Amino acid sequence: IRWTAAGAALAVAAALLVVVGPAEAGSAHTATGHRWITDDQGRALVLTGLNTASSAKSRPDGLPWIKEADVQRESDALGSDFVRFLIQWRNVEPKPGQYDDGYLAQVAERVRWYGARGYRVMLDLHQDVYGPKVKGNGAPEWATENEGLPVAEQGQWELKYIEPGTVRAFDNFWGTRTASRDLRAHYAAAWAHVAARFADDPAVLGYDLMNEPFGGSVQGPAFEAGPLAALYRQAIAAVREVDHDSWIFVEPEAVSTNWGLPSALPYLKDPRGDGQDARIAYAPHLYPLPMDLGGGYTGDAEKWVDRTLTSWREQAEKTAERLGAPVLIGEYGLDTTLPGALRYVAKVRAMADGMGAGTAYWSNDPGSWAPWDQNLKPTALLPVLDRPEPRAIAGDPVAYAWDEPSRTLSVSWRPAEGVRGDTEVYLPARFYPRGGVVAGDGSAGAWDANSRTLHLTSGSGGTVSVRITPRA
Ligand code: IDC
Repeated sequence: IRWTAAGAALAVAAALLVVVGPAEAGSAHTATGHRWITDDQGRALVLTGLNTASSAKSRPDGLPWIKEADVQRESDALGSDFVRFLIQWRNVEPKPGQYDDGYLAQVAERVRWYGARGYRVMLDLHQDVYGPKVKGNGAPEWATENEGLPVAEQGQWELKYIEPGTVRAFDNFWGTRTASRDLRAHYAAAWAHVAARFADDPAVLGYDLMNEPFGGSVQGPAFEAGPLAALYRQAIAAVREVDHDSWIFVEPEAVSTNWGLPSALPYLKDPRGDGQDARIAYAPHLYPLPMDLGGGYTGDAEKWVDRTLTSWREQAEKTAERLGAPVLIGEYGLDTTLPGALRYVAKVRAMADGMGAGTAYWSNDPGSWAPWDQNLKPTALLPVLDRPEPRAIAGDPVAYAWDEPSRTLSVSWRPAEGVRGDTEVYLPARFYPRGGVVAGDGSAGAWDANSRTLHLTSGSGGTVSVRITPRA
């Protein structure tokens, strides 16, 4: 039984409120099964957090709006252990071959704010619509060869992707037309510069090579298996020259995969090794089409979204298996004032748990999409995001699920050789005001009331299944 089947079995068991029975383990430590991002004790990590932040795209300094106090507030409010942190190529390499280390120092300072609170950081070299010269963000002006073609403003920002100037800029970037210089070599070298700066930073988990790649006039499998895979191989090689150990996250073509359609991204070899030695992770985004168009989660849109979720999961699992990669949902989110939006967010989280995938909600920018409003007061989304979750699992994870009606967090895993430390679960005060009580095969260890983390200890036998309910 693979992780997915075991997870489905657990979800059914949790729904029926029966004791989670022993199940065969997912193969966290084999090349053929589900892969996990692990910590230095070999524990499987369930990464949960936010994107920070869209504001970095338009600010001249390329930095998100946050101050250190905002990171503290987020940590207190959500218990996040992960952040997808946006950076901009235009700030990394303002002139060809010249890097702004002052910018990276400011990024490093923010990384420290997160690291000091136990977060792991993924640096995301973000772009939407290529770069500012063509009314997008990301690429520096010198690397934008739109050849004078126009880009009209659009109400729906995604429509700028199919404006002539944007398509031309991408075509010249990918080298599918004649470009005046090799922009991909610049891109890979910029990544090498960033990776060299952060290789030894313990808070940096890895690098998301490109946000939502877009192929210009070359789309679909021709793009993903062609120029996109070639750029990834080039960037992976460049990063590995300077950073042997960080995870490298790859995204599929966003058009189509965001909506649950297949990706044709091929296997990407990691120079550090194959199988369990490889550290390539898959970080697709999830935006069902009705929601891209501003819809909520009711009526016909709900049916469409549900169908998308089923397909999205199948496709993501298929691609991840081909890549031998763990999955992290790098973006999902919507205007949470839309009808049904909160139910949708809870559903995505449950789906991610079933897949053993991490999640980064879009985004932390104050407003109607975020868990806080413009005055930084919690929105109705906050309690939906702030829910129990395993953080680190000491072995091969079998399944985990949060069942809100019964206030039960179920976690099962199989102890594995070479894995040290306890399984740790996050138990927020809104559900576990006095901490948790453990039933099943494991027993409660230390309780850190500050981080609201409960340690679970287990013998070294077969599958361990525990259920954690609130302490009376
Ligand atoms: C959106 C921001 C919005 C901004 C737009 C263009 O929320 O304020 O105008 O980008 O920069 C993505 C992108 C992500 C988007 C997000 C929501 O990766 O940058 O942020 N989204 O639209 N893909 C699908 C949705």
